[in-house]
Amino acid sequence: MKKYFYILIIAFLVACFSENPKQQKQAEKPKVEVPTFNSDSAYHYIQTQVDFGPRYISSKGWESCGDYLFNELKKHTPYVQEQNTSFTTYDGKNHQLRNIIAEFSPEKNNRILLCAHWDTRHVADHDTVNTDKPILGANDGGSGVGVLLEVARQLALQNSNIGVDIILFDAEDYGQPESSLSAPQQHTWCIGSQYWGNNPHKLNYYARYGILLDMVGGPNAVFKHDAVSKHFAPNILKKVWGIANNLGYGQFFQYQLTPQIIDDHYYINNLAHIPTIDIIEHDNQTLSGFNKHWHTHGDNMDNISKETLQAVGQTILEVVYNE
Ligand code: AHN
Ligand code: ZN
Repeated sequence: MKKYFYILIIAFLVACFSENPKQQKQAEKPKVEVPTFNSDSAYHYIQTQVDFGPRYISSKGWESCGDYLFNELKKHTPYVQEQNTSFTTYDGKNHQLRNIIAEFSPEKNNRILLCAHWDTRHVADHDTVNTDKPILGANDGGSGVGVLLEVARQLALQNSNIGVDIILFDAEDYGQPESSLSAPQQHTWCIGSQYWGNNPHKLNYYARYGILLDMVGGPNAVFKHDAVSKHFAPNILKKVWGIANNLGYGQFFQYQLTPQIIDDHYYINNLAHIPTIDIIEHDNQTLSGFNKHWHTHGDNMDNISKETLQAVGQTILEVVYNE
């Protein structure tokens, strides 16, 4: 009888000190407060960039906008730097590169990378008129940067657990036009990310993964899985699309595979070996697969949607604050 009594006591003690796996899981992952993305603010950040006029490399608008972006990021973190180098474009012209890099909690080893290109196209080579004139690039250039400036503003208001690096790449969009008379050249797009991929801003720089935002402001935009993202970072696609769909943004974030896109993420994956996805609009109706205003004068503020900015921005905040 006494024996059973002791067994009971021991069983009771074991039950008390062993943790319930369900409770343990909950204790590990407390529900985090995710800030609300302000799409009015993101819209304003795009408007401000567009107000500088076209921002193709070495132009007046580019010069002023670069200073603005640096100073704006500086309001949200003290750790802002610029990468500069000279380079030559497909047309034999020399330029100075300006990659703008903002670090949040640089002391943390656990980090992610968020990026977009900030320069705009020097020609409207997909338009039918004024094809030799530069575009405003509200969506192509402006939108990714606008969302990231708003993310930066939120990061300054409320710390995330994970360290975040925001990189605004220069010289993404000065690639050789199809109509160019010179012989086809390789790697004329994405000069800023190529430079950074070969010369990261920190020795042995490491981020767990990267997210590139490109043309994230078009009305009724649909984002799909491009083959480069799918090849290098399938689990990041899964994570981001899963979060977007959980938030109710399934109409924007769709599960379909599209051909590979040579964008900044291509070079981040290949040169820096950081698994990086591209959130970029895909349009079934156009030959290019991009938004119908792509590289035309129609890429202006009339074709920027706060609903799309909200879907993308809230998804990014949800990803960042849940890490
Ligand atoms: C090419 O057309 C080679 N890449 C598209 C990347 C891009 C251009 N994103 C914005 N503008
Ligand atoms: Zn472009």
